[in-house]
Amino acid sequence: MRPIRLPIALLIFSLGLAASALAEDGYRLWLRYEPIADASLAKSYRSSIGPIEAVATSDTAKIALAELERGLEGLLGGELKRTGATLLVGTGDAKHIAKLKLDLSGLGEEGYLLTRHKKNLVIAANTDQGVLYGVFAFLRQLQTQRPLENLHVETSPKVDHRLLNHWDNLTRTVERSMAGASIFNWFDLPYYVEPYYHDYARACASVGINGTVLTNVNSNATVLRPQFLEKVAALADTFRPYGIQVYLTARFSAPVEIGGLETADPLDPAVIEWWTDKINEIYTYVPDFGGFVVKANSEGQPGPQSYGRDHAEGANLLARALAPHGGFVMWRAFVYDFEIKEDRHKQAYTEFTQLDGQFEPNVSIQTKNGAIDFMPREPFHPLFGATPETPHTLELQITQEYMGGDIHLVYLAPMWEETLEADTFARGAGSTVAKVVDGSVFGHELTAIAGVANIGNERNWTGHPMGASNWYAFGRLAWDHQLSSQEIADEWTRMTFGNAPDVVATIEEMLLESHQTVVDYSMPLGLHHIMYPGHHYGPGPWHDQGRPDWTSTYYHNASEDGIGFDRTATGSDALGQYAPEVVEKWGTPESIEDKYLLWFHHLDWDYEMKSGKTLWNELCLTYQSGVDRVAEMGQQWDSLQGSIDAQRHARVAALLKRQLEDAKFYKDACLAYFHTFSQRPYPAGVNAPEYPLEHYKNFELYHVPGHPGEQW
Ligand code: BDP
Repeated sequence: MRPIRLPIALLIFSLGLAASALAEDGYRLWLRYEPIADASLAKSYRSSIGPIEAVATSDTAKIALAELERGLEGLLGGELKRTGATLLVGTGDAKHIAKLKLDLSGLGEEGYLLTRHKKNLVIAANTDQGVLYGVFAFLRQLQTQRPLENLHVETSPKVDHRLLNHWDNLTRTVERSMAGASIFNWFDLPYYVEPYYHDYARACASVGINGTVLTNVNSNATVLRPQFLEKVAALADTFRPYGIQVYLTARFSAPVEIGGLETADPLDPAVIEWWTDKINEIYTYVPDFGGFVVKANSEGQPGPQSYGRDHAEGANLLARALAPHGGFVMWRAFVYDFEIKEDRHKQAYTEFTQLDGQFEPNVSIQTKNGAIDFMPREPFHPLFGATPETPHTLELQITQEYMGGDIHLVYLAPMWEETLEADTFARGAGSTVAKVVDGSVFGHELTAIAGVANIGNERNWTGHPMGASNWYAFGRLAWDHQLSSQEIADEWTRMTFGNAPDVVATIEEMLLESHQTVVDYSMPLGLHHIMYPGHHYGPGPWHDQGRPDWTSTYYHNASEDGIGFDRTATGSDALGQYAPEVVEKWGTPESIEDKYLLWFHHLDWDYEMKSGKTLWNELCLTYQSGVDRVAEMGQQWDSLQGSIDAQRHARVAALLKRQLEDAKFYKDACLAYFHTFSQRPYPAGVNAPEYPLEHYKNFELYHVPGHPGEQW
């Protein structure tokens, strides 16, 4: 087929909403393609880019070409000058690319090459999917104003399956997310396919996300009914050209709930047959269905243990039926039981290490970054590095369940980076969580990473305008865990708010310090699980009712004697689940980093910290510094008034005011409570709580979005 030559500026891709007609409401995310303000840079880009030469037969290739045209039109405007240069776009087998004799052998199925060839620029890959990723990367170069003179980017993903997990219900409520209702308009499907699904898929593809789990981990079995499979198929058809595979959650009791069987015992022949038929049926609707995420025997969900079987027997049942179709199972390690008297931190490790070697090859254990539950900061989960025979899907939470929902500005990449870079020492030094997950430590082929989405049908997708940075960062890190959170913040800021130096510097600083800030005003020094019960928004360190592992007191153990959870050998010995090198580092309060101190150690209020201060004073000062930092963020943001659009500026400014109130409340509530035990004065520099403890305890926040227990 002969390549087509197209002048720029034709064919603005019409899917989705025409951006130019909209105010700056955040809908366009980081794909804004605003004109490059620097005239000389724009001129130099124009002269080096030239007209596009491309072959576009598949839907994916057409999308890639349309995106490129849309991007160049927006960034550079008008027709590009004919300076003799051409932008060559395509796969290695297309004639105009083949004749360049580029080496694309290292790129695999999804990788791409951006390079220069004589006067021309080249976007090349082995597949149209790779070309699409290459197009987004090329546009990113321009959006972030990088030079094209020595352009050479060669990259392929380190992890094969990069998925969003939507905790979305078929009723359109979303568990733990605050950005409106679910984007999946189930009732109108399959007849009406919302145009914005395309923009969701574009945004995902632009950062390399190639899978999406459409349903909540806690959902019932309804989505497996034919009536819903038709709808799933419509979504899958929409997302496919963007390289996004669709996955579902599988409710373990589905054979009983919708199959009319009396049991869901994974070894029962009728159950095996039911799942095999069901899975075969799914593939008639969605031929490239990705597979299942399963939450079993966890927080009341059904699972194999209800029938005296183990997690491997449960997972293998589904895995065997998926295998002929190429699908796989992400079986969640988020299991704990309050009937078991073992420290909750230890339970998943105890359970899954025993089963290592018993899973089918297409099973991956989906493991949260830490052993408790998406706390503002957790040490890495000891399971990474402890199952040489079984791969792990790293599960991160993009939605800020415990970090102020869509009200607080928290850029999560530094926290994810901390987990990814943590060393398990499983095969000696350098066996980082990232390398366990990308398969290189134990030689696993099946590699996956999942992020619990923060997306809803709010116009700007994520509620807080800065929340989109976490969607973006998740995708970028899933593609390449070697990228730094700073680099990612820089890209996102430039693409989202423009390249003005004061804007970039200010927002980047705010983003990069925001995670430590939220930790400081909510759960500093290794404190964890002291949030308000149920909706999880705000503090509740006094909470001591109901099952112990859902209280706060279980975790902080505050008393007149001190505070913290002794997880060393003298306590629960959860620390013993880590490699000896980690035990040595974290085993004493002197050697462990302060950020994990009270996670592993119970210490006297007067314990002398590395800073020379007492633990009580340090705790108070850390809470205070978190609050102070939010106040500073407010000032930093105010300084940008006029430098960025009024609409987004006003929204962030308003949210920062609330974040400051919330941060003070968190600090005051926690200090008022801990003070009842410490009985020590507040150190200089710390504002004592404004009200008595009862005020904070009696405060009730109504109708917090995303709370699954909400009654209407
Ligand atoms: C907890 C959430 C709960 C989820 C659970 C999970 O509070 O809503 O269902 O995690 O991951 O963080 O299954």
